[in-house]
Amino acid sequence: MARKFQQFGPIYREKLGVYESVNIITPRDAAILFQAEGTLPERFSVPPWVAYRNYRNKPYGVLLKTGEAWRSDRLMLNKEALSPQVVEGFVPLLSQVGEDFIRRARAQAGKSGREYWTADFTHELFRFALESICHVLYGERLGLLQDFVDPEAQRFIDAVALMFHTTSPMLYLPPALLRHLNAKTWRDHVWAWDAIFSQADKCIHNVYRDLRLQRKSTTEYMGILCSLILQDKLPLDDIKASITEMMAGGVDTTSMTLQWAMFELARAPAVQEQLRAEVLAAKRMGPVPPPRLHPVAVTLQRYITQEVILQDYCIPPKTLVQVGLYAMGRDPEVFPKPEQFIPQRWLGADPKHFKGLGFGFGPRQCLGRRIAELEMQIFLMQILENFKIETMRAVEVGTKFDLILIPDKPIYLTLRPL
Ligand code: HEM
Ligand code: 2DC
Repeated sequence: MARKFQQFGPIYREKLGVYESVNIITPRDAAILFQAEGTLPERFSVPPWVAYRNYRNKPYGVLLKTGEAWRSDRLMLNKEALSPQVVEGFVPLLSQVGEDFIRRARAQAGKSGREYWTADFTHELFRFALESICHVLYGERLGLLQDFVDPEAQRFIDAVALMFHTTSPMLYLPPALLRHLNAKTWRDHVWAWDAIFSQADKCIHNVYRDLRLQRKSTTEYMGILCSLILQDKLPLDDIKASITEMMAGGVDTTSMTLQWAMFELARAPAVQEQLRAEVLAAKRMGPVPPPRLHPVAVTLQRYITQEVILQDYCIPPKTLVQVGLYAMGRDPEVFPKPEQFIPQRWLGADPKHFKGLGFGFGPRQCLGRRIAELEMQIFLMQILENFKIETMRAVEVGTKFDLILIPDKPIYLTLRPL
């Protein structure tokens, strides 16, 4: 997309498979797009995900629901996952998981016989992320940061990665065609979603049983799932569908973003030092800057409901408009010296105006946003307090589209106890 914007300018139309879209890159156009959105925004709904649910007769959660059905679920979920009061309560849960990671990293550094830990942290961070989201959703620990990892939890992690990986080759095929396909990619995709749904179902069932047997202590926070069940305002099937999406959505997203963040901090020792000094002095950190160089989502998309004028083009209702998020993050017109990691660029008077879109925008923005931000902020603070992050500076790492954006080669990082 970055290349096409260079070739065609800040707006172009394209057809991928059976799907047509108008692609934009400037914060100004993004502002026009999102300011015109109504109360029921719709994004491109990923065809293989829809096809799987129809094939297995599984209910949609907020990710795939539309219209009023989406809105009523989403409003209930917002209260439990995005509202400031509830989010406060996540801090101790996420801190605990972070502390376990630190303990594990120290032990690994000790074990190596040297006094540091060098590794590709992908799988460690997947486990950290699943442990984190499950603590928040279910109020329970899985123990994924211990030496022995429950094979079922590991299977869940592998299934989410496979689900993303098998989505991209089928991304632009119509759902009706997909389910009649017997290709390996489709079979793997079905296997992956089956594993995701069955594991989430087990977790949900455990919580449900503990609640019924009054095994849950009602004095401390019991997790998002418990709150939803106790309120009794959403049918259990709808709760289950969205909790499953949150559990799956909580693994690769924050872990990859953290891996990139550590990589950038390792390559910019001065920034790392400044940030560490800030953390040590204040025992807190300003808000984490929005993912820009390394967004999870390559684009944001909306089906517009009214006519919109972008770059002097009149775009008719029902058009799919995509904001090239990755391309915007690396556009020198929007971010001077875009490739440079300068988190300070986010400080100052409203520099974010439709530029900090890593979690999307408006009523349809990321449901896990506050959980993800807190989880990443707490983790980075704990890491900076305890370790120096280093990497081999010469290694260039590119970005690969695997439905979400991920590093195109393994990133080796060193954690050196301070
Ligand atoms: C939607 C990014 C973590 C669950 C989205 C969207 C983006 C996004 C760009 C689309 C928003 C839009 O269309 O405006 C991210 C990033 C993450 C992250 C960058 C971490 C760095 C999470 C986590 C969860 C989650 C931890 C688990 C709770 C969801 C769900 C939706 C969503 C359920 C669909 C919401 C709806 O359609 O109503 N995310 N996400 N995400 N995300 Fe995240
Ligand atoms: C992929 O062209 C590329 O947060 C497509 O946690 C357009 C598109 C549509 C929806 C996007 C998707 C892209 C990337 C992954 C996203 C997804 C919406 C939510 C999802 C951004 C950009 C994600 C990763 C969720 C996933 C939850 C799921 C595992 C249940």
